[in-house]
Amino acid sequence: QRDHLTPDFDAIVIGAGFSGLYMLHRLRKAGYRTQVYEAGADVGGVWYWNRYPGARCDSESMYYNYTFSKELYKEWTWTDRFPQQEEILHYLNYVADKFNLRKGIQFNTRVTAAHYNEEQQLWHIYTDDDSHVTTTFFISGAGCLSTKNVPNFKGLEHFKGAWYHTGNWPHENVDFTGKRVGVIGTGSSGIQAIPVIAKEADHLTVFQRTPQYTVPAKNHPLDPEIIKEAKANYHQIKRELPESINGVLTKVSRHSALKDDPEERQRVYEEAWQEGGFSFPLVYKDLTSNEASNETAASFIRQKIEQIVEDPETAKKLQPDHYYGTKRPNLDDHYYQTFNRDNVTLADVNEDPIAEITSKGIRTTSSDFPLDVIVFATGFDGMTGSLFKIDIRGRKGVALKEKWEDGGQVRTYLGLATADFPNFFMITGPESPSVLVNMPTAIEQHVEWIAGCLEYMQKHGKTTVEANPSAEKMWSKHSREIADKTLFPKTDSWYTGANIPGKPRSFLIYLGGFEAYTQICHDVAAKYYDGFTMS
Ligand code: NA7
Repeated sequence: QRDHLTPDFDAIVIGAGFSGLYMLHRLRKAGYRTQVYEAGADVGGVWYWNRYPGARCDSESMYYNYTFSKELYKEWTWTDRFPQQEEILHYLNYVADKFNLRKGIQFNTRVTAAHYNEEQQLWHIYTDDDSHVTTTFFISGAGCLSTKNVPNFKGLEHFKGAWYHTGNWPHENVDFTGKRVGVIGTGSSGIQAIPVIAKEADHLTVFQRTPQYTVPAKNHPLDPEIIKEAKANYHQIKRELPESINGVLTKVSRHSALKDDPEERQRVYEEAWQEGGFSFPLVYKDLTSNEASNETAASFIRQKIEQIVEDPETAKKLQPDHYYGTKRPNLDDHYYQTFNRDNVTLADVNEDPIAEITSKGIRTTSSDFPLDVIVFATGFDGMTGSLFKIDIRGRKGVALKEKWEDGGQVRTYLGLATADFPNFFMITGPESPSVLVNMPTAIEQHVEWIAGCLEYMQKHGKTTVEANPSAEKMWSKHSREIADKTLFPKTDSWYTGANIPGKPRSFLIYLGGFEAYTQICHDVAAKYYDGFTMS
């Protein structure tokens, strides 16, 4: 019989990625007995699992940092403009060691269920090592793009070659030399992996369902002067990041694409193309809200594809026709150029779908592609997948999945909490802006808000906090209304859940901008956690 008054822990956190590590640090510092459970064998989260060739972050490394510690910020130096997977993993290991975090983490342990007991006002947490503990607070840092999507192709079990998913890449080196490789998927992961695999493989076939817009990353070693300047400006960077639209300090236009004449627009796009990185989607303010503006960016990239890709038929197949930026924008290193190589073939599986996987390779409706290796770059069950993998049950035993799938609508308050699930918080949850923000910046804001809320409760003798149904209704409505004013919901993507067959379609991200979001979160806290009930 468990003692009602003394739970095993004050807080249990899922995951030892950017979110879980910082949450653990904050809570421990504030004196909470905190335990992290991590399914992997070490820290890193997505950077522990996504070891595919070419894996690199699309955020500029100067901002891809925690800023909570000035000392850490000054000690760590990135090599490149865009940090490589291996280096990010080193960074997170460095953080774990510096702040002595490993002793609060149980690795190789997956949380399978979390049930709220109303009478005890405690969460009961169950793990795959058959243990069961209780906690007052239950916090998910399980990630919003961490549950891999392997499409249910007929016959995969018969395939005699090797197959891998980019989001669950083996730790040992995968050698493509002399191999016939197929990559399914051309999202951010496929776009990074394809040029690297093409250089190694004997032959590469890219199975593309939807062509993608991508702009050059223009990665390069960081200039020591820029590093010096950023370190000198630590306080300014820390202060300004939460006031930015997407968690990096970059130029953001307040100008419609339609205000410029075609010649000037061409110049603006060309300059952003040459500069590389995410300056391109921000050169005009209305690219994802105005169809005509959007078309100016889309047609610029289509023209680039036509110029870069030598075979006109391949170029045509690579040209997207959805609204630019309504699927996650991509950065690349010679992606379109890769299709000029003699050893690369583009298979359009929209026109000629994958019918099955055979023992020897991939069979589409009209052709057979013999393969030694298949790479699934088919993405993730985004935003809700990792939460639904755990049997999370709130008041009256109602499952989170049941609550959110009832009526097909995710419902949260600020993307941080949901009604009927007291003392449960989500870091980078659905209906938060996180996935469109530089992640460490978004995560710091979430973690600090949650830690602030817990500290407030402690100070005021409160033990439970819960989002009010009316506040959550208002937030979900507000989120949807913003999305509906944009072009985003018109395109199938993981933003809408459309990439997972059978998943209810709803817009899963707050599009009001990071600056507005941080202000709202701040105001809620300042108004004594308006919209939450504490008892
Ligand atoms: P994404 O962006 O979801 O891309 C997945 C790709 O796989 C995309 O091209 C999909 O085509 C394709 N896909 C998915 N299912 C199938 C099936 N059944 N048949 C053929 N092709 C398929 O995942 P990523 O890993 O690249 O990136 C995810 C995020 O991680 C990224 O946005 C960053 O935020 C980091 P579709 O476009 O759906 O037609």
